[in-house]
Amino acid sequence: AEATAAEMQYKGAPTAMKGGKQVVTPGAPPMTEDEFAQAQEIYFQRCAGCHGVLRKGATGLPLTTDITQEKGTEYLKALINYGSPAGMPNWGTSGELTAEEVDMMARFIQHEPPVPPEWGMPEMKDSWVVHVAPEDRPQQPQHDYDVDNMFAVTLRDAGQVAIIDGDSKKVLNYVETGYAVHISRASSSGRYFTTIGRDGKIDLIDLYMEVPSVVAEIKIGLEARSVENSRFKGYEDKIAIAGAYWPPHYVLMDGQTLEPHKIVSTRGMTVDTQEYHPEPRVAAIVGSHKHPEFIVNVKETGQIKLVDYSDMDNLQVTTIDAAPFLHDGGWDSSGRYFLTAANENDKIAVVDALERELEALVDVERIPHPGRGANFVDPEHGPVWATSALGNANITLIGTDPEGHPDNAFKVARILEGQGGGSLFIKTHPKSSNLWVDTPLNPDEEVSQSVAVFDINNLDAGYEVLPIAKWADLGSGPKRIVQPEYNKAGDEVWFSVWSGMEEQSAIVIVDDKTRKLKHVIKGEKIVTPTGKFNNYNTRNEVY
Ligand code: DHE
Repeated sequence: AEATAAEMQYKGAPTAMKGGKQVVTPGAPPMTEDEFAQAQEIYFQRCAGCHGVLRKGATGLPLTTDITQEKGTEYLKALINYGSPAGMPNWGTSGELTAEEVDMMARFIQHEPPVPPEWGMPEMKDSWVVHVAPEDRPQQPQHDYDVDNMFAVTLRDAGQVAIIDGDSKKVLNYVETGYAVHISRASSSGRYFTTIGRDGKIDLIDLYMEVPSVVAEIKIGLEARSVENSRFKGYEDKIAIAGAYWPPHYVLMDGQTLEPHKIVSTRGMTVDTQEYHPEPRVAAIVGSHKHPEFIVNVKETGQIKLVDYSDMDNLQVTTIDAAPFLHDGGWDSSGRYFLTAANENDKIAVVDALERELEALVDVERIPHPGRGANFVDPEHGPVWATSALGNANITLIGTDPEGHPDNAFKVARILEGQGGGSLFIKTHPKSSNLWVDTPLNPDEEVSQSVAVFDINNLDAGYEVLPIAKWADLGSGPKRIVQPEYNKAGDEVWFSVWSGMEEQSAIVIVDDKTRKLKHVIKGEKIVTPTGKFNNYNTRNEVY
């Protein structure tokens, strides 16, 4: 299948990792040390996302030296220069790499891949700082803001998270965090936000403080995307977990101090061909409400791990074989089923968290991307969970009510057509009848700068388009509209208007009932906002 520009752009997001040693490989063309260092950096930024750090292949083909040396420099140069219909971008002709860089990369991949450093308990302990001990933290909020309606907003390229009061829309603090924070999750009590940077740095932010600030931090790896808190009754705020892309592992920590307790490697066999994979990255993690467990997606092997945190010295892990390329996902409205995308396999895996088993693998069209998905009652088909997609305009509704609607339980109940492909996130709220669908990676500017909204009670009527970027009233820039997020009351939807680092960005707040502009948060300090996480909705799985 021909990969869309959106798919490529999404996978090509840069990574921050470097530091591997030069490996001179017999049979490979010569390179200077400088060239090797440069090539290594370009590889991490442009290639590792698809081909893997160790080049064993992920969504892109393997680039091991037996293969690359056989192809030879000229062949590889042409491929890097012109790309391929299978999805390899045309790095040369697009102007992203110079002719010298293309030549350098063609030589580089004929050498053994430099292995990035490991990151184990000593490194984690060295990076671990408790700024305010739990016993020295306030017992009550030291301000009058509603902690439940606070938002953590990623200011991606500023390396910050803005803590925003949802009622007044006032930014309470710009917290310095890891680089390009990917997600923030609220702890079960609602007192903390836990954020994770792309560079593996976690910050624990205490919302009770007069100015919400970091009370503990740790670096759990060199590349990471996911963090979560224990949700099971009796374990509120007790345990935190984070997953890394490199090294491939997850870490169980103290929920109040982030002290690392247990590191578990995810290296292992793939579920389909049962071959060893050296770098299976940890994707989405959610906390089970049914057992003292975290549910951990291991991307390349396709295994979903149910990690029981009640006894870390005798760790019990249930391994569910799903499908490779597990990515993001969320709960159904009952909190029993976790629905998650095996994105390059065009499947949604459904885990029954109560019975600890795979309930279904649902086929969907090209690259589902739910974020956490959206739960609502389809007037015809009953309770459903929905996802949009990167590779096409489909919004796929999957039945989630085996008792009341057994016919469509964990099957596709209905497909809506949205504005187009390049969608990343979709959202609704139990108090709303709106279903919001973004399309930030659609190549058409009109589409990437607006959102579609469906009326859940009249799904056949199609969607209305709201010009969110226009409403933000900014200067030039890509101004991609990304990730709808509701406030606690469910009567406002917040959108990020994501531009370049040197351009103006904004957060646009829409009145959910009237679908009219309510408020714009902008200014010099609102740099490249992406994910927004409402405290109450995030910890109670309201979406
Ligand atoms: Fe994300 C969720 C990984 C690109 C914004 N992203 C996730 C999750 C994973 C992930 C594993 C689920 C975490 C969880 O639930 O525990 N994202 C990746 C990538 O590997 C990828 C493709 C490329 C990369 O190198 O990072 C990628 N993501 C992006 C973006 O380009 C986005 C739009 C901006 C950015 O920060 O880079 C982006 N990802 C987000 C957001 C969420 C997310 C906002 C959480 C959505 C939610 O509502 O929960």
